[in-house]
Amino acid sequence: MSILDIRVLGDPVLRQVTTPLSAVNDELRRLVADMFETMHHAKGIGLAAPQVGRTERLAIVEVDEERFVLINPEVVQQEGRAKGEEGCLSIPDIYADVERPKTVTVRALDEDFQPYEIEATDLLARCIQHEIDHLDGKLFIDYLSVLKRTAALAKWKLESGKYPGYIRRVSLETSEDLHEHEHLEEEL
Ligand code: K1U
Ligand code: ZN
Repeated sequence: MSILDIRVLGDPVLRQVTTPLSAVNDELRRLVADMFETMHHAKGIGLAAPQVGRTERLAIVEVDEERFVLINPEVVQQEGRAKGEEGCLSIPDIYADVERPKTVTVRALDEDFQPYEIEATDLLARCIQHEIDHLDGKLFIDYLSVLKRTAALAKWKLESGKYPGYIRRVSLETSEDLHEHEHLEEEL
């Protein structure tokens, strides 16, 4: 397994609409395994293919030790509204409250290309919706008010110099780096 580089805000791949998959093969299984390893290393709870420079309609989610592989996912039902904090591995150190449906039902294919349906609520629902947005070229900052988005982008401008070529090399990040990020967050 490998830890993949994560593309950050500014990389055009994050704005591309992904292409549905028509079959599963060994290369795809390896990609899924690499995405889980990358997500764990980056301390995330989800990851979508465009975040690792791919254009397949594929994402993974792991919340409370429950993990899902979402191939060609579609939201089939949504209920309620809830506000909650979001972050994005492709926009490190930027966090904001986003309002979304509280509960969603999603239809997807698993790693063996078997169809399944999941009804999710709270953080799991939020994370699944965030990942499906990635597959449609959308980012959580798109939901912010002009004022909050401008503030987030101004902060990102200060951070983005750390990621030349819009690449975040997670494999080189140490816990020391992560603490440094936390301090930066407090200072701003
Ligand atoms: O897709 C991604 O960029 C991963 C992202 C998923 C996500 C987190 C929170 C709400 C919605 C979607 C992350 O894993 S960001 C890091 C994280 O673990 C986290 C951040 C804020 C709240 C909870 C978790
Ligand atoms: Zn994200």
